[in-house]
Amino acid sequence: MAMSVVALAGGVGGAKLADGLAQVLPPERLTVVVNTGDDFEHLGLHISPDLDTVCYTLAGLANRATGWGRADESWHFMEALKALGGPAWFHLGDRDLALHHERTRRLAQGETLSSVTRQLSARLGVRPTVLPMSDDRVRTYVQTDAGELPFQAYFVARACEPVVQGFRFDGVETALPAPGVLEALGSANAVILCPSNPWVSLDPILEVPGIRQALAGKVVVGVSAIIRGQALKGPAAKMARELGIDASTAAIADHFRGLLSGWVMDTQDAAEAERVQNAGAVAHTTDIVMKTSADRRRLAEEVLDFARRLTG
Ligand code: FO1
Repeated sequence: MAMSVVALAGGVGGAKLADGLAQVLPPERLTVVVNTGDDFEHLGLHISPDLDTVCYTLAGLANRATGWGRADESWHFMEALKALGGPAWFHLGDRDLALHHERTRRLAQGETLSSVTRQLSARLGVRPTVLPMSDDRVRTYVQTDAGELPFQAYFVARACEPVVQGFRFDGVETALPAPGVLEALGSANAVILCPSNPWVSLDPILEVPGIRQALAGKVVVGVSAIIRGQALKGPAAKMARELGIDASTAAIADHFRGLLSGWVMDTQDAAEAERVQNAGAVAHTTDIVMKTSADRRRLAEEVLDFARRLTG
């Protein structure tokens, strides 16, 4: 029988591995729990970038060039907004806008984010279960040399330029895991930490009270988002350096010390396997770059085989 798997994911890298897992697991065996610390209100709309990246990717609708937003997109709204002098720093495509609008409308009627996500992801054609980490409002703030910035102000408006000093997940202490999260973790044979940013994608999920605790005693396999000191995408390596941590796959494994059973890292980092073992995780080296859909599937198969071996 196929394993039951919960994948914890942020944006682009997490969505790619989730897509690989969706290619090899029956949909009822895969739950993807997604970071909502990046969510924000913009132009009167509730934007959930990571949920949307995961759903578009699983639906085969993602923009392959950016990783976020929709394929086959047009930008008439943004162009018109810019011409009017409106805020054009955060790019919302015409088709993508429909999703933000519909989510916002349903939330305003009192629906929860998990219920809206369930319905809209089904409409998009997503088959595995996609859950926000929480229905409650959690917002990531990045503490920098330019002051404390809301996540998208740091990430998009300031292009990750300010020097990072720390993070704050506003609201997380009182947030509850979304309905279904603890149940899925409880019945999972393995939990996969997708190759997402450890500080701003995975930590917010793990900080939701009850989620980290639900991983105790589980087979937890992390997949590195860093190869040879470089992030596959995004600011993880830059953040590590600014936080005074070496930007290595072993340092990221160490960040998750106490949580991991296994760590999947790139063959190019094989020399760090011993440090990973010292951080308490069994190391597995392979090619972790996912350029094609076939790469996603192969890596997912390998991660699941590894998890199965660790299950014993
Ligand atoms: N990222 C950018 O770098 N620039 C953008 O203009 C932008 C727009 C955007 C719109 C919808 C969406 O779902 C995601 C979008 N992202 C954009 C990505 C997003 O800010 C980040 O990928 C995540 O928050 C980090 O995982």
